[in-house]
Amino acid sequence: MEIHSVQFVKGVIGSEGLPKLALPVVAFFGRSNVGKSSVINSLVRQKEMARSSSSAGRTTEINYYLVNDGWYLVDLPGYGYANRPQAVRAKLEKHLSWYASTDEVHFLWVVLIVDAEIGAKDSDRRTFKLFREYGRNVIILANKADKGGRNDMMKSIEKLRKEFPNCPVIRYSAKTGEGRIELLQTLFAEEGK
Ligand SMILES: Nc1nc2c(ncn2[C@@H]2O[C@H](COP(=O)(O)OP(=O)(O)OP(=O)(O)O)[C@@H](O)[C@H]2O)c(=O)[nH]1
Ligand SMILES: [Mg+2]
Repeated sequence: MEIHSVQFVKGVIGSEGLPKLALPVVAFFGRSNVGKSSVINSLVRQKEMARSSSSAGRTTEINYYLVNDGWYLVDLPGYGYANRPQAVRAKLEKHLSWYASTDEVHFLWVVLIVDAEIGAKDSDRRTFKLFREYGRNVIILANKADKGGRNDMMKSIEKLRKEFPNCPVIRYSAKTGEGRIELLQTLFAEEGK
């Protein structure tokens, strides 16, 4: 599977605004600043398609990108960004929970991105539980694998494999492109389950 074409479709704010065309979705969840937008850019090999930023809280809408005219890549706002006012954070997290659980979206995969060095946090575990409740196919993507020492990184990935034994765990770097082929193969090997 290669990516031949990609175009921005729309940013969804409320629960009414999903794209009319119901195509399979690969959605990227994760804590704020973990690199969701960067992973999408690295996957489609376009530097600035999904807006990424060194300051957390960059993505504020549920952004839909149409790929190969056949499926959507969805870039989500991050959860757990401490500097947002509590009310804004609560609203955003409610919106994310709605999106993760709605039957209006046909999820091929949800990709839960964690920081390869830090591993999964409680907010990630809560999100994972929600995916499981709704029967989503989950990939754990350990991003920023270019950072940190080799041994620590290996231990950290091993820990993720133990913690999420039933999911593919992929070591990834949006910066170097490590893991890109493995992610594409995993996304399309089984067309979900
Ligand atoms: N070293 C390294 N830095 C990365 C990698 N991926 C992302 N970053 C950096 O991490 C920061 C956040 O990246 P974003 O892609 O904006 O993160 P996000 O998860 O979309 O953030 P929000 O939209 O705020 O939730 C940026 O400074 C990126 O350059 C990676 O694989 N390696
Ligand atoms: Mg983002």
